Amino acid sequence: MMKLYRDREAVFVERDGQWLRSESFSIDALFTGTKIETVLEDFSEAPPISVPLAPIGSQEVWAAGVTYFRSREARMEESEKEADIYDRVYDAERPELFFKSTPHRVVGHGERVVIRADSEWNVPEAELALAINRAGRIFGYTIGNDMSSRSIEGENPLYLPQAKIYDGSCALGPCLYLSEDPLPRSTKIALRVTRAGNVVDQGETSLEALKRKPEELVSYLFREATFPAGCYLLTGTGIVPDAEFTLESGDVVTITIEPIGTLENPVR
Ligand code: DO4
Ligand code: MG
Repeated sequence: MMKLYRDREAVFVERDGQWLRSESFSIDALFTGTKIETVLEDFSEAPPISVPLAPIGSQEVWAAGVTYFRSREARMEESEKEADIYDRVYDAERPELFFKSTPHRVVGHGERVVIRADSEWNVPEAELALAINRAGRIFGYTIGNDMSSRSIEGENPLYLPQAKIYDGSCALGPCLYLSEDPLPRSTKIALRVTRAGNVVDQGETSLEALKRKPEELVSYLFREATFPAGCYLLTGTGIVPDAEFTLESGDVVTITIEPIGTLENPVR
C-alpha cells in the first residue's frame, strides 16, 4: 500500500508507515506511465508531510454526473422544467461527463473551497476520483469535492459550467492512493458538514450504489480525446443534502473514503 503526497518542495511516499521524499520526482511522471516502484531508490527517508497540497500536476479534472440514483433524484428536484434530462441520462448508455477544473482552480486538504457570490443554493459533492494515466489506465484514487451551485444549475442545465467551474470549486486530496486493483464495491464514502463545531449535515454511500463501472466512465472520456498528462475523473455524488440545506461561509466539509483518508476543507 502506497500513498503519495505533495508539498511545495517535494513528493512524499508513505509506505507501510515509512515516509520517503524526493525533490526531483513529479506527480506528472506517474500520470505519464512511470511506475513508482522503479524510482523509489531515488527517494530518501523523511519525516511525515505536514501540509499536503492537492496531489495534482498538469492534469485536467473531469467529472461524471448522475451516476447514483440519489443524484438523479436531486437533479430532477432542483430543475423543475428540465427534470426529464436527468432521468434520461441516468438510464442512457452514454454517461454524463463534464469538464470540472484546471489544476490552478483545485485546492488541497485544509485549503478553502468557495461558494460563488452569485449563487444562493450551494452544496459539496463527495466523490471518488480516479487517477488515470495517459494510456487510459486507472492507477490510483483520491477524494474529490465537486462544489456545486444548485440554484445556477437548477435555473437552466446549460448553466452547468458556471455551476461547477470557478476558482476553489474543486478540492482533491489529501493523497493519491496508488493501486492497480479496483477499490472494493463495499468502499464507503462519508460526508460531514460542521458549522461552529456542530454537525449540520451528514451522509454516507458506498461504491455499491455507483451505477456505472469506473472503466466504463474512463472509456467514454478517452473516446476521441487525448490526455498527454493523464487526468482525474470524479465519479459523481451519491450523497445530496436535503433541499433546505445550503453551505455557509465558515462551514467545514469533511469527506472520508478509506483506505484513501480524509479530505477536509473550510468554506468561504
Ligand atoms: O448533472 C449535473 C452534475 C451532477 C453531478 O455533479 C453529480 O451527479 O455528481
Ligand atoms: Mg458531482
